[in-house]
Amino acid sequence: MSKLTTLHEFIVSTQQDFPFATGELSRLLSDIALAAKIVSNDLRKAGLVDHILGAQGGQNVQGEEQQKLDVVADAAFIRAFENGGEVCGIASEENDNFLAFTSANAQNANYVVLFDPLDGSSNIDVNVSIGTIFSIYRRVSPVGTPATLEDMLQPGTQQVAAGYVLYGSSTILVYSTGNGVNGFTLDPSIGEFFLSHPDIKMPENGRYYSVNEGNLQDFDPTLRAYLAYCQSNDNQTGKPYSGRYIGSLVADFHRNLIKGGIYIYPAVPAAPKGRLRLLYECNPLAFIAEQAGGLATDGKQRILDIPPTELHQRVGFYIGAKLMVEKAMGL
Ligand code: AHM
Ligand code: MG
Repeated sequence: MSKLTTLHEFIVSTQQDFPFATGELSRLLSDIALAAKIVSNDLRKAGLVDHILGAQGGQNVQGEEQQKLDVVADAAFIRAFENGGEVCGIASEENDNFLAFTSANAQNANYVVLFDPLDGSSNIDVNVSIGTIFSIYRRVSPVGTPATLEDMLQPGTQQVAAGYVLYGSSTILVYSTGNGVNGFTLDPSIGEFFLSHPDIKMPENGRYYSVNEGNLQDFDPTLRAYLAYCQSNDNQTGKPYSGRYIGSLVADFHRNLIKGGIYIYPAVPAAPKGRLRLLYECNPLAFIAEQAGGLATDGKQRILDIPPTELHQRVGFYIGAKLMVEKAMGL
């Protein structure tokens, strides 16, 4: 049997790839893995907690108030970042404002993390896969001071690392530090991530399309024409593509990353600027897509080039196999 590589071994062995190889980013990635394990463990008990252990009154058997899992996940990641000491501040989809950590240790840290603690959380109640998405930047404010809004509002091109955790039939952590994309599957029996998907490359073309077709009437003619193409025999496979829409971005993206496909959520009247958030969802996944050879745009321009103006900014999102995204944009 060939030797298994743990996430920790992998992080240490690739540390020299980082532009600032002080070990801080390595420790930060380990903090993320720790929080992911905690959240994964909590999620596996979700049905028990909600439906059996604490069936009445919103309290579990210990008399503790039940918390929504997205709040639990948010707290787990914030705790990991605050205790880890490599992060001076965070912004999260769960919180209106960014958070500048107050300890001296934190104020001396070099990184900020922007994240969506539990994306697709409406899927929890029906036992469908959900995920965490994260984006790491170097601060632009001076070391030794509190993190600022400017630290958070950096364009996606400035990401030092990004990734996601998919809590699916197994838990997988996929990340990139700008030198390719690697995936690690959690062995829950020993609480260790192992390298399972080395050097992931997104196929240039694919045959899966992921879109909420309930919104079809609201799509622009270019997108409607693309979907008609996907459903016809005139595409490169000579038969209709397969529609696959989980409604959980991380899960839809992960499938398309591995198998080849496209995910599209354009601006629609119900979400006039788009549904998904530039900073917490689109930038990190765009970074991963590009690192794997794919493409991500808002339908017109590259996601990573969009200047952020506010924390919870929304954008249209076309992401996936390069040739599919170009075709969907009408290029
Ligand atoms: P959330 O961050 O509130 O969970 O919303 C993001 C989710 C994505 O995971 C998913 O792809 C999309 O919203 C689904 O939206 P819709 O139900 O409109 O198809
Ligand atoms: Mg989300």
